[in-house]
Amino acid sequence: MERVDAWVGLGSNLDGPAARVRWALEALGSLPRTQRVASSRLYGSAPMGPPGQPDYVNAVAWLTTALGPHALLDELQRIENEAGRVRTGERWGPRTLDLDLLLYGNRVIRDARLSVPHPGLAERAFVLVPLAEIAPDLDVPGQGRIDSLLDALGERELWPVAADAE
Ligand code: ROI
Repeated sequence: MERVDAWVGLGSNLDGPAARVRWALEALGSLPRTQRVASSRLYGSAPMGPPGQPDYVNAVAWLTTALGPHALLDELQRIENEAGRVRTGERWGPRTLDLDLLLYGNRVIRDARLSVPHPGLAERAFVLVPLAEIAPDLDVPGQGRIDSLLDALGERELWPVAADAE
């Protein structure tokens, strides 16, 4: 089967978030029928959503995969579960590990399980900045080029995460 470029957003704000994101980057590299092409640096970010939760660590990974989008989503959810993710049901509450399928080739997918390109992508500095770091020439289907999206972005509450941070 043809290989497709896919981009995955990683986020964590509980229980050693930097270590969890690094672990998840490794796990993405071991997925079946999938290679990890590149991963961004780790970024600290202020929480979007309910206040009073810890800051996040975010990153983006670039994969090439022969998995279909839903099979890839299954694998992402398996990694989230392995990381001990508990779904509290609270909308936009804190999370041990969140893996979002941001882009799957140039496909536009809107069904009960998947919204690709990820609908919040253009407004989220913690997604756009690491994505632009590893894919500066990307064109987001229906939303435009990544550099234009970055130009339109307002405040960016992002900072580098130290290499030895947990
Ligand atoms: N806020 C930040 N900064 N980073 C995230 O990864 C993140 N993920 C989420 C919500 C709760 C929307 N807020 C976030 O799912």
